[in-house]
Amino acid sequence: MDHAADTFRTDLMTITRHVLNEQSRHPESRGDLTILLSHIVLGCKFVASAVNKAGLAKLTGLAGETNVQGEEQKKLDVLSNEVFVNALVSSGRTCVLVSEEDEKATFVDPKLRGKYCVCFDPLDGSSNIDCGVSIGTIFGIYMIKNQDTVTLEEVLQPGKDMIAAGYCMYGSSCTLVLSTGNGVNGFTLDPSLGEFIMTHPDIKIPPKGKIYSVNEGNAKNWDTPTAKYVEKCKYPTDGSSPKSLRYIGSMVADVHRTLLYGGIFLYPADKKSPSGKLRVMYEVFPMSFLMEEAGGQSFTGKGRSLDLIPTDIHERSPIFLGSS
Ligand code: FDP
Repeated sequence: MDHAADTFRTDLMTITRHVLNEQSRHPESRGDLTILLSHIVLGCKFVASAVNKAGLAKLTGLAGETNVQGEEQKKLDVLSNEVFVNALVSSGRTCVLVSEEDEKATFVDPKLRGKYCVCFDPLDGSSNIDCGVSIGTIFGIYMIKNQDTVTLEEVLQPGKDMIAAGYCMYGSSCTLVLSTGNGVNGFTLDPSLGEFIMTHPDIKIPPKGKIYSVNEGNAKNWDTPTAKYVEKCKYPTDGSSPKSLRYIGSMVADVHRTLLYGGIFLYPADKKSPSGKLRVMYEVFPMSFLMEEAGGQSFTGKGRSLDLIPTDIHERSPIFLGSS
């Protein structure tokens, strides 16, 4: 990269500009998705700022605790949920919201409804919040046929029907990875501009990788094929080198590394959790959509992840995703 030239770059591909470019490829589009995405981007900026200030502002306390001013403090995941619900409803482009934080789907007030359903985990990797390790927001977007008559059944669509998905990682930098079904692009938040700038155009996962990523602490409960597969990563029988293990325990961070470096991320079923741990609608589907758009693959252990048809908004599934 020409760093000197880069320092003085004056023609920046912001996420807004990118989404508008994508929109212009569909002359019939009325810009609804562009508006919805701009509200999601705003939510990500808000949460990024809250995560950065978490230590300072003592936002990491338990929900319900009070601060020195006697005001109730909000836990970061509760706050993030509020931020996204408000951003999505106020966009006027959503009719149903499915959030990891809310037991039931939210049906938007008919006066504010639009044609999209958004499934999201406002702050994934919550066990990593208090020690400053990367966490993130994950989202998937569906189109609903009739916003006025939408039912829960209509929300339970297979992942392959999603029209866009992405995640935002709050780490050493804040990175938003997005696909609207035409490849995957990554944007990094420039805090001085307050804008996400394209830094990772057209991400393609390497077809092979040297890393496996799994919580090996669950190994005693794995089934035989999973145990055998992980054993082969460590003791290959084909003369290749053993793979390296990397596991952060934040899906966004583990999937982001897998997307950029290649390899495999798995959260299999085990005897204690026969359906695995990760949630279909706002973890498995958006990440599988991005993986496939980047040339990788994602399976449940029984079939293609995006072919699953959920029967419950908080359903879980095993997942194996990464290099083809
Ligand atoms: P967390 O429980 O910290 O919120 O589904 C949530 C998730 O994190 C994922 O982000 C992560 O990949 C996984 O759970 C980690 O689970 P283990 O702690 O069981 O490894």
